[in-house]
Amino acid sequence: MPSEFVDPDELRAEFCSALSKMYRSEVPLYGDLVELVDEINDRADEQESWQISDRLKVERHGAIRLGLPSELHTISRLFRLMGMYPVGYYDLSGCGVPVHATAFRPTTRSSLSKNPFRVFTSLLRPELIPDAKLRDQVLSILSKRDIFHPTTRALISQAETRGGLTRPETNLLVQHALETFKWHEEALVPAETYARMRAVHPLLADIAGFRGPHINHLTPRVLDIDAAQAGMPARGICPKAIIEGPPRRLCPILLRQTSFQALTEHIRFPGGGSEGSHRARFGEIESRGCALTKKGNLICLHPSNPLHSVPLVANQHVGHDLYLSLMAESQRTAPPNESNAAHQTLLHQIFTHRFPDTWTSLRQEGLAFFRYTLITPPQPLSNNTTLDELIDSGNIQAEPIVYEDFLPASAAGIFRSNLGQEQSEHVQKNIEAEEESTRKQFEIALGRPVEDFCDLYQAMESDSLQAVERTLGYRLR
Ligand code: OOG
Ligand code: NI
Repeated sequence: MPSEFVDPDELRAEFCSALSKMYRSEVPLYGDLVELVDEINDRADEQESWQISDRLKVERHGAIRLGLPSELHTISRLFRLMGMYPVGYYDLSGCGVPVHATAFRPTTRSSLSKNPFRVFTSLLRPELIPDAKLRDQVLSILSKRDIFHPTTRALISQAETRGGLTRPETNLLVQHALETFKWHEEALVPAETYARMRAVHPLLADIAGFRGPHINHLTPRVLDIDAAQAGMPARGICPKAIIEGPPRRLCPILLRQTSFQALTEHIRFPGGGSEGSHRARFGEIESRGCALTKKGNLICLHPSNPLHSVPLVANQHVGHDLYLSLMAESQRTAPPNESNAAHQTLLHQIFTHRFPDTWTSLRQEGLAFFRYTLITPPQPLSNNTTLDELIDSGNIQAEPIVYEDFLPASAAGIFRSNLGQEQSEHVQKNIEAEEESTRKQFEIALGRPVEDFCDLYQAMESDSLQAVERTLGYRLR
């Protein structure tokens, strides 16, 4: 890339920082969460090195909800300029949320280490709204709005033709792209239309009721989420009842999340006079562990059938499946409305003897992904020393690979708790056989296939091992 163009990693970092600044001014409680997280992270000195890095200070994920495939297409082009690509396909319809989604994020180790900004981006599936009249109305409203500033559109096309953006163009893009993510106090539709949409599903009102897909949360990453959950009330922040995801572990896995409930915000309807309130924007904190192995795609956990076909025993390449099966077991056992403490105790009991909790066993049983680095070649070099022996002797370091993605069951839980509606009977369910075709439609809108995150972790692990093998001069597998 010619040097006159700004690096996509730099553009992403600048955009993430500008968005964070904007959201802090829109939702001051987000600023309080960031302060709490920074305080905990500064104290977390006994953490292992794979968790602590420069990226932690700037690490955020956000979420937006889009209405039309054409909006997804343009967002995909915009994020691409920032070095963010669609990874993972999340179908949330089985959980009563009429959307499917992906996460735009950087995919290489070097880009992730500079700034791992990700955006969980969902797209409405109007075909799951059985009220045909309302569906047509929603589509007509959506087709008349443009969520992108003309300058954003022009700069995207220009960058694609010329291969990048100059410094002044980059500044202009950051400024105008922010417009798409900002909050509008004035709704796009009259009060009656808003009320009709909300009665069928609050998500409809949130997506089609406004001029743009306001960012609905920005999430900093914390090293000790139990401390964050406990520290929220002292700052006047009321956390959700339960930390989503796996229990606390010596070797943290996947993703744990907690949040505060969406704020009730004042809105105005066009034409003046009538006013109302809307709940969409909330605060969330996440804690990331290591990526677990799994072949195939993630499926959404249906609340009444959480198990699907997940196997119950640990064998090669099923770390993620083993996680899902243990979580399903906890759902079957858990009494409703339990406290976080009771929930965590139950998870702890279920996981303790069934999910290995040392890096060695996670690695040897093929449950998690690792990055291998040659610290120093063994002396004398013999080509029958095994990988395990070289790790034991300290010649090779095996470092867990951070899970950079999302968990559909946790995401659906977050959607539901913030939309203030348990499960909408108005929403049709996707049947499993349809998933392939809905995914295809989603990818057509994106203009590219979504990447499989397991493949990305696998490639990172294999590349690191290959580099070690090249230096040693023999194969370790
Ligand atoms: C997205 C919810 C998903 C997460 O952290 O799992 C999400 C939304 O509410 O739009 O952000
Ligand atoms: Ni989130």
